[in-house]
Parts: sequence; structure tokens; C-alpha cells
Amino acid sequence: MNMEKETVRFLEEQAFRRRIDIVNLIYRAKTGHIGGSLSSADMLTALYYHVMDVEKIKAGDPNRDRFILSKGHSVEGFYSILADRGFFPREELETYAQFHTRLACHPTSKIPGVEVSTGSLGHGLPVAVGMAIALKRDNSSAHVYVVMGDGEQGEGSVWEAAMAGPTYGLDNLTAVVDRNHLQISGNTENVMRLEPLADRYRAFGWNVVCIDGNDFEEIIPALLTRVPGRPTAIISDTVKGKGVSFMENQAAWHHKVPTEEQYQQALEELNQKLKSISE
Ligand SMILES: Cc1ncc(C[n+]2csc(CCOP(=O)(O)OP(=O)(O)O)c2C)c(N)n1
Ligand SMILES: [Mg+2]
Repeated sequence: MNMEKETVRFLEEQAFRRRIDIVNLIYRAKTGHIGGSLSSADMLTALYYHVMDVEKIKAGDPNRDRFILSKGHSVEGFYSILADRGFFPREELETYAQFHTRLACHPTSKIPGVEVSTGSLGHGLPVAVGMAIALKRDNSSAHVYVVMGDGEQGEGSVWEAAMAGPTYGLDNLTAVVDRNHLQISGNTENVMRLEPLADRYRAFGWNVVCIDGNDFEEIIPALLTRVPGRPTAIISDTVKGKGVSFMENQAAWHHKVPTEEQYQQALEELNQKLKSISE
């Protein structure tokens, strides 16, 4: 698909603005999961700025598309998007991870726009399967999107849901695996081998699309893929820590907090990138 250059540029700009928020939130709160928020920023941006009808979601329309951030620890990018899309005021972002905030370190359904509380890995896909079955029974045209981590694939419940999706013919379900190759303690292939991941989903009956998950020209068509009678799995190859050179592909940046110097460097790099996109 040849996407309009302006659309791609708009989405890239949004994604980098979200990355700046991610770094700010985590630096200010001195806690958070920076690497996985940065790797999945493009996917969440594509969903909330291009693919899903956000006004329907805000209105609580029964026919709204559903989104579940199954890798709930990557919450900072999600909060930034929800604020920017008007689910709650941007100023509320300043309360992230503080006492009495709604914006806890993992998303809860108390927050406007959050369908399901997540953080305990392995639950998003099973819940998404349930939602997709219910929507089908209601003859709804709504679609369910779920974003999981690749390390999260080690949870057995993911594979129970992976069996159920094709069994129930859930062509209204898209499961994304943020394939950044790292989980909390190192490379996924050393901690719990995933490959051949695409073939594994195919063997369970899914339509599988493999993409560069940091490239909107690949993300958008993948999210819009529909195959009658089958759910779609997107193996979204990404870079953990994407956008900040010294965080990229480093397991340590799963949930490290930048020092003042690292924070300044990260902001400088992200602002530089934002400038080059806008020019
Ligand atoms: C059930 C469960 N076990 C352990 C954890 C702790 N934990 C938080 S993030 C993480 C690693 C997840 O790796 P991955 O899914 O690859 O996420 P990403 O690389 O996108 O950050 C773990 C083990 C958890 N949140 N839930
Ligand atoms: Mg990972």
C-alpha cells in the first residue's frame, strides 16, 4: 500500500511526540518501563491516530473498536496517547505514578478509554477473544485489537487463547506481538525460545502478517488486514528503546530510569528527530 507521504509524516510526528512524553513521564516519576513503551509507540499511534474511530470509543458506543494493551507495563505511551486524544486532560499526565493518581504504573479500567486493567502478562489475548466472540454474537462490526509483548508469549494462557481465536472464526480480532526480541532479563531466544513464532501462530490457524513495526507504511495495512473466518496475528518487529540511541536493543532499559544527563541526551535526540520529520 502506498500511503500518502503526509499521512506517514503526521503519524511519525505524533509517535515522536509520544516518545518525548514517555521519557518525561518516566524521568519525572523516577519509575516506568521505558524500552517497551518506546518500541510500541508507533503501533499505538497507528491505532489511535489512524485506524480506530476514537470519537466512537469516547462516546462508549457499543459498536466501538476495542483496544487492550496486554503488555500493560508499557503504559506511558498509552497514557500520552489517551491524554492527547482527549480522554483526560494532558495536565493529568503530571500525576503519573504519584499517590492517589488514576494513572498508576499499569493501566486500570478506572481511566477513561481503558477497556481492561492489565499488567499481569498473559491476560490480554484471552480477554480479547472473549470480547470478539461477544461482538460477533451481537452482530457488531467492531474490531478488537490487542498488543502483547514477545516475552509475554511465554505465558500459557496466550496459547489457550491462540487456540480459541481460529476455533471461533474470530476475523474481528487482531493480535499484535511487539517483537522487540528482549524481555525483562535478556533476549527472548535465551529466556524462552519463541521462534519460529510466525509459524507457531500459523499452525494454530491464524492469518499471520510479519512487518517492521516501526514503519507506518507496513503497520497500517497490517492493522487493516481482514481474512474471513480467521483472526490476524501481526508479528511486529521493533527495536526496544526505539528513538534513543543508547537505549536501543539494551535489556537494561526495560525499566531503568535515566540520569539527568541521559534524560537531556534522550530529549535532544528525540527533539532532533521530531525536527527532521517536520521539515
Ligand atoms: C504474569 C507476569 N509475570 C511477570 C511479570 C513481570 N514482568 C513485567 S514486564 C516483563 C517482561 C515482559 O517482556 P515483553 O513481553 O517482551 O515486554 P517488552 O519487551 O515489550 O517490554 C515481566 C516478566 C508480569 N508483569 N506479569
Ligand atoms: Mg519484548
